[in-house]
Amino acid sequence: MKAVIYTPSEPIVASWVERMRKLLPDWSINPLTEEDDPESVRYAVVWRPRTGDIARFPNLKAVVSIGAGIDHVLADAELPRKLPIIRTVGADLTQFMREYVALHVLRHHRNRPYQAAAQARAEWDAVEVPPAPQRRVGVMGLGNLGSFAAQTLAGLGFRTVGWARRPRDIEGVTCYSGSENFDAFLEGTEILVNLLPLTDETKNVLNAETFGKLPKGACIINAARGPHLVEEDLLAALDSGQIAQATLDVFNVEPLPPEHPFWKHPAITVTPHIASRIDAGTGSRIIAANLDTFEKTGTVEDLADAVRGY
Ligand code: NDP
Ligand code: OXD
Repeated sequence: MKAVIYTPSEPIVASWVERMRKLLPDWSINPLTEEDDPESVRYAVVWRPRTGDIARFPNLKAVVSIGAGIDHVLADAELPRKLPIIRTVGADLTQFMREYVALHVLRHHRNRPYQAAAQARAEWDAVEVPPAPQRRVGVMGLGNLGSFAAQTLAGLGFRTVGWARRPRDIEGVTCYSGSENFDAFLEGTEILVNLLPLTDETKNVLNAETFGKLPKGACIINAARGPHLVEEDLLAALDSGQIAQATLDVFNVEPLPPEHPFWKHPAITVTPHIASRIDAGTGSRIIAANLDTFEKTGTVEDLADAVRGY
C-alpha cells in the first residue's frame, strides 16, 4: 500500500517518513513532493497541505490530518469533498493539552504575571487571589481535548463550566450547549479557555462582544486556532482592562511574525503552537495504527466529519 507525507518543513517530513517506514514495513511511504506516480497513492498524510496537493492523487482512499483539527485540510479549495478524513488524536495529546490548560489557568488564577513583575522590581508584594472554588473557569469545546481539560480544572477545584454544540454530561463540569446558551456560559467566567475546532460557526468567536460578556478583568487562553480570535478586539480589550491577560498558542499567521504586537505586549503570553504538539514519535505510531486499521476495515474511530467541519 502506498502513502505520501507532507508538512511544510522538509526535515520534519524526512523524520516522519523514516518512522512510518519502520512502523509499516510492507507499505511504500514517500514524501508527497517526491512522488512521481500519483495514481498509485492511496493515502495522503498531511499538515497544512497546499492547494491542490491532495487532488493530485486521483485514487486516494483517505486523507490523514497530522493533527486533531481538520481545518487545515478543508482549507484546500481543491480537496475532493467526499474523501474520508482521519484525524490524529490519542492519550498523549490529550495529556499534553490538560497540562497546558492547567498550567496557564493556574498562572492566571494566581496572577503569576503580576508576581513576576513585582519580583523584577525587587518588591515583596503578595498578590491576593480567591481559592479555586470561588473562581469560575469556562472551556469552549468539550470534545477530546476540552472535556479532559475541563475535568482537570474541576479536579483542581475550580468552578468549571463548559460549552459545546450538543448537550454534554461531564462529572464536575456544568455544561451549556448551543448558541442560545452561550451568554449564560460566559456570565461570570473569569478565565476562558478556547478548545473549539475552527469552522464557519466558530471563526472570530473570541471577539469584542464575547469579551464584553465576561466579567471585567477576565483572562483568555486560546489553544485552538488563530482565526478564532479577532486580534484587534483583543488588543482593544486589553487596553480598556476588560481583558486583563491572554495566553495565546495559535495565530492567524504561524510562525507569528517578529514584528507582531503580541510578542512584546505585557499582558500577552505567546507560546509557539505547542499546547499539544504532535511529534513524529507519538504521531507516527497513532497514524500507522489508523492507516493499518482503515486499510483492513474501511473505517477508524478517529474519522472526522468533513461536512460538520470537525
Ligand atoms: P473535537 O472535535 O473532539 O471537539 C470539538 C468540540 O467543540 C465538541 O465538543 C463540539 O461540540 C464543540 N463545537 C464544535 N462546534 C461548535 C459550535 N459551533 N458551538 C459550540 N461548540 C462547538 O476536537 P478536539 O477536542 O480534538 O480539538 C479541538 C481543537 O483544538 C482542534 O480542532 C484544533 O483546532 C485544536 N488543537 C490545538 C492544538 C494545539 O497544540 N494548540 C492541538 C490539538 C488540537 P459537540 O461535542 O456538541 O460536537
Ligand atoms: C492539532 C494541532 O490540530 O496540533 O492537532 O493544532
